[in-house]
Amino acid sequence: MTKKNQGRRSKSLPPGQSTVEQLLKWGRNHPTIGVPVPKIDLDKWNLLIDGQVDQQVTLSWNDLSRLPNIRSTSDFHCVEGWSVLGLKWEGILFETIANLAKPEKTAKYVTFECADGYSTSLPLKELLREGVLLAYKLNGKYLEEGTGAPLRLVVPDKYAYKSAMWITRIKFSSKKEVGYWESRGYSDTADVWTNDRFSE
Ligand SMILES: Nc1nc2c(c(=O)[nH]1)N[C@H]1C(S)=C(S)[C@@H](COP(=O)(O)O)O[C@H]1N2
Ligand SMILES: [Mo]
Repeated sequence: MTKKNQGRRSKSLPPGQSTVEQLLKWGRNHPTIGVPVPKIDLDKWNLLIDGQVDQQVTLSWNDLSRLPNIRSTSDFHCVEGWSVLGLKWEGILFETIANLAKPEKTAKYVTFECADGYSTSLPLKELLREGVLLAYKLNGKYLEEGTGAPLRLVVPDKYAYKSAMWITRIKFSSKKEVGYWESRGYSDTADVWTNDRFSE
């Protein structure tokens, strides 16, 4: 553990969290919803961006890898109480994807659908914050099957159930579609800094 990471630990751990060294604690490498890890063939994989947009877009893996990319280091907090600090993500800013599809003015929410049947949603304006990205690399390597390959969302200030893995569709809409864990008792706002874990 480097000095830099230790510094991040003492300064920036949200309430009720403790640190673990890496993702996949407990050797868990399956979706949290109890289905097998989706096996995705990159040649057949597509990302659909649709809903209330001016321009519906379908991106292949090749299209995606040509988009401007960014790197972002952030901490990852699961609602069950474990956090991994200083993860180095690389991918595409959510804003870059939004600009391709041009959401209509009425589009206030975004739903992420995933190859394992999972879904989650967020207000569009929260996805335009710093550090929110669609990641395809973690700590310098392409994502593995168990961490959401080929593409996952990363939303640093929200509990990790907002960080959808194995994304296949990004849908813009005027109405909120409540996600998988959010409809099973977990907070829809999911703010790690206010211990915002459960819905009221
Ligand atoms: N598609 C999909 N994304 C998901 C989940 C899931 O079951 N399916 N679980 C969420 C939860 S609760 C957590 S803690 C993280 C786990 O990410 P990791 O496996 O990389 O640690 O993914 C989130 N994204
Ligand atoms: Mo989680």
